Amino acid sequence: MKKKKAFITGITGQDGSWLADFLLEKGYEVHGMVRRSSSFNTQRIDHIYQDSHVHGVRMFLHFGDLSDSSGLFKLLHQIKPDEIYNLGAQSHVRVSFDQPEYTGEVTGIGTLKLLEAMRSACPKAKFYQASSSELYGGLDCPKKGYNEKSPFYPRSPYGVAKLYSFWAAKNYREAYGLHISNGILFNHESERRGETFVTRKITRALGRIKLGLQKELYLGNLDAQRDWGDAKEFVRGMWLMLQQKKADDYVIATGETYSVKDFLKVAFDCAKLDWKKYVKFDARYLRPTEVDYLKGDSTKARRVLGWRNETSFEQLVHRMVAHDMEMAVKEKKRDA
Ligand code: NAP
Ligand code: G4F
Repeated sequence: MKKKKAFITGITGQDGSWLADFLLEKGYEVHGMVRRSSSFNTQRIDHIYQDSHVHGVRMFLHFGDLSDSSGLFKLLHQIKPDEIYNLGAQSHVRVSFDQPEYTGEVTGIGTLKLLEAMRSACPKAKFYQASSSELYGGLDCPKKGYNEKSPFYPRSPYGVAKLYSFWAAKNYREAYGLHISNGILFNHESERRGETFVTRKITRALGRIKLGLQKELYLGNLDAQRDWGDAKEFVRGMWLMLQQKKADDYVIATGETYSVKDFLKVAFDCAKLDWKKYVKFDARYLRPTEVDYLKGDSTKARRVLGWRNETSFEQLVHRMVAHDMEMAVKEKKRDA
């Protein structure tokens, strides 16, 4: 049987790297778009080349950018993928307040550019749009959590850009009959999470504090609550959406919510340290408008897709702490 081809924007990010692992394991030929950078930005996928004796090299990287529509057209005409995963974005909520226009261009209009390229080059492909729980936040959360029918009310330029992408994806599905699905994913973390997102910022700092490489950790709002899941499990949800006959929109979430303080407690307990002695407040990490509480209701994804999450909040925190303890040990050895 002919190998399926997947095209991933954002392959160098947390989710893109897990998704590439997942699709290669399933026998796909994976094409990833990477941004040209003055220093290496492929650390999260380098292991795929190192393991190529296992799979053979079935991953191909192409330079490109979501702001460059002619490049997107060329790539999709050349690759003709069966599945497209649009994970590329300026994905940091706090940064989106500093760079609202850039975030709008990449995280919002970038999706439109990719949809247009797909419509021209490979209209039979299936398209996954990385929508976000940041579409919600400004209205009271229903008791069971936000679901696909909950009204949107974004609270940041990032959320506003993702809202544009959500509707562009839905409109292209309805207007042109294309197979396009929105995954409304709640926060998901892992040892590959970017180090400026709060969970990884905490586990990285904890490792360094434990080994005496760092004294304090500066954070913003500790009362914010998030529905934190395991990124490795969430990418399976993306793939499942594209295996359905009919495209649709799905919430992917654990249905459990914890505060930043809860995360600190579980993480610092692993290292037998009291977080209150190390964590300091820095107003720079506050947002002009905050999403205080997020909980997702993924009943539909569980029923239609058969998607499940298995990793508990504690297991996820422990895994990230264990990984970052090892990183700190290596760092200390390097500096010795
Ligand atoms: P991430 O680690 O920040 O990765 C973002 C990816 O987008 C990186 O590969 C980045 O490339 C790429 N990118 C940035 N600007 C780009 C541009 N102009 N053109 C093309 N690519 C560009 O994000 P993530 O956590 O993996 O999230 C994946 C997607 O899901 C994002 O769209 C995010 O907004 C969305 N999402 C994430 C979560 C979550 O909790 N993780 C939840 C809901 C939705 P570089 O490596 O070169 O920077
Ligand atoms: O880790 P965060 O930056 O993630 P946030 O804002 O929830 O966004 C992430 O999840 C979204 C899904 O809901 C994605 F769409 C988005 O791309 C991204 O992946 O912040 C989590 C919470 C916030 O309430 C923030 O105010 O932690 C609080 N926080 C407290 N101190 C901090 C810090 N956040 C960061 N990044 N850094 C701090 O020092």
